[in-house]
Amino acid sequence: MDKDRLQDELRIFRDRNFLRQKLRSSLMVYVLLALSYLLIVILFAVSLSRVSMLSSQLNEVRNELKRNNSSKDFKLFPCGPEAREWEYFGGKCYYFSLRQTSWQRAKVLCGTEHSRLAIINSRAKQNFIMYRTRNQRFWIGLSDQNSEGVWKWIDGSDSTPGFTYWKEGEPNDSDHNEDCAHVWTYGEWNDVHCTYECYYICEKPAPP
Ligand code: MAN
Ligand code: CA
Repeated sequence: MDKDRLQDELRIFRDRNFLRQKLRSSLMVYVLLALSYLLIVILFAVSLSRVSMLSSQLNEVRNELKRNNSSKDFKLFPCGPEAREWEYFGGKCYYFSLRQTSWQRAKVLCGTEHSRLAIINSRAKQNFIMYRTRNQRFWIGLSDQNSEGVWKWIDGSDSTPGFTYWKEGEPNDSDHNEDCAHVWTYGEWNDVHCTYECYYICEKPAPP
């Protein structure tokens, strides 16, 4: 009888011990799992921050390169490296239109491009413009619309005391109806009626 009890108790003790050991080993597994999970999370966070740091450094280098290139481009093309239609001359940018229109409309069109019809106030500018216009007719910013015979540039300045390049016999106010000026053959100036349609030259200061 006593022996039986002893054996029973021994079995119970063994079972308990077994359970405790099993519990301890599975706890170890969980702890190890949790630790490796934590390690993975930390590694992931570290590599994420490294990647974002590297990409921001790369962006900085790229921007610096772009800045250098665009400043180089601006030295070569002061009127904007992407604006092929604007040409640089003597601190200004010039647009030689591809469409023909009236003087008034040309004035408006230059305005929409933050420019105005060209003012020719020097032989150098005249040379540049006549080379570029190749005997075609182009409106310039010169008219006597306000007072017949008083030719004024579009900035309000009087043309007579300054540089002029009228064709011989011009301005002749043909039919008493010629109040706007254009460059003509050999770049010489002629007055013509303002609704005449020809090309036009816009001018604006080169960006700083
Ligand atoms: C001729 C000349 C010019 C005038 C034009 C008008 O060429 O008389 O002065 O402006 O005709 O078409
Ligand atoms: Ca004329």
